[in-house]
Amino acid sequence: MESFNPENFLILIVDDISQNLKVVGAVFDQAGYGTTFALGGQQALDRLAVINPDLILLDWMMPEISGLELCKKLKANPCYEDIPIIFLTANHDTDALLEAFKYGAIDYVTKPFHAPELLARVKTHLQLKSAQDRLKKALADIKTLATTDPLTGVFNRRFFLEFAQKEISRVHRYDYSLSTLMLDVDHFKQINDTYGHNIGDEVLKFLTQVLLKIIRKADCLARLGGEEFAILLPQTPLEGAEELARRILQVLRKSELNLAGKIIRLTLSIGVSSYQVSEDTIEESLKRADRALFAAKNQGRDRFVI
Ligand code: GH3
Ligand code: MG
Ligand code: MG
Ligand code: MG
Repeated sequence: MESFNPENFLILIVDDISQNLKVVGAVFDQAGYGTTFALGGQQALDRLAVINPDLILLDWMMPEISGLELCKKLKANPCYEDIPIIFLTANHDTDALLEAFKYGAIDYVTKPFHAPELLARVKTHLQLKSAQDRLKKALADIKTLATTDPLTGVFNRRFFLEFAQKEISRVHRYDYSLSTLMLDVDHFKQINDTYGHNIGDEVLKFLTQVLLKIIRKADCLARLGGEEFAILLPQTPLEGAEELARRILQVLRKSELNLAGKIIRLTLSIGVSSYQVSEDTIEESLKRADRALFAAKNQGRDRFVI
């Protein structure tokens, strides 16, 4: 396990009696933790709006909002649900304390407490929480790596195909329309040859930003590979897809990219298709967009074809 430094952790201590806050606070101060206090449940909620503690030590019996009520509230709120809660309580009624576990507390310590035991429990739970956080972060990173294109940050081919497959089932269930644009930069090889591969990369990033500004939130932009992109348009009929293709071409014609003192212009060829419920698989629909893209190239580029 990673080395443990209490200074890196902030403990929120909640109690309705200020003397209790002092006593418990002193234990954690001496052990080197950061501490912060709330005199009762309402103050705890107020504190939580401005601080982000790593663990909460919660008194059971408090007027106004009881410890259990506060625990319920926090565990039901996505902003706070991950903060470990340990009850510090004079209550020895185990049945009642079991309620606390039901609402998401991780432990309890009875008063009068034995300081070394309280510290040991808090340390163990903080270590477990850190390990859990690291694991969550690692999983999120893996997911990002698996679904996004590292150069542009948009989705990759794998994600695009999965997304398309899911959209297809919605099309069948709800009778939605679904369209696809396939986009390929015109004469991209020339851009690379003239300005170098690094500038070529910048051009792809620039293009991505331009596209992201034009499309809707529900649309899925992916880099399929090289200088080829695709956009899946949920709930969009063919006319809507044509409209978008037209806009993209217009915006690009008006944009110029100033890189390393050079003004670079780029155009796209776009193939447009709409999913036809009666006859298509998603592969066929994408293939039609691909053939349309090929036709746009043959007809002279900087255009879209259906
Ligand atoms: P067309 O108008 O027919 O599409 O011509 P094109 O030059 O765009 O097409 P071609 O397929 O001949 O060339 C694509 C070029 O894209 C070749 C390849 O080296 C380059 N390329 C592929 N991936 C990347 C990349 O990640 N970065 C850069 N800078 N270039 C790339
Ligand atoms: Mg109390
Ligand atoms: Mg190209
Ligand atoms: Mg290409």
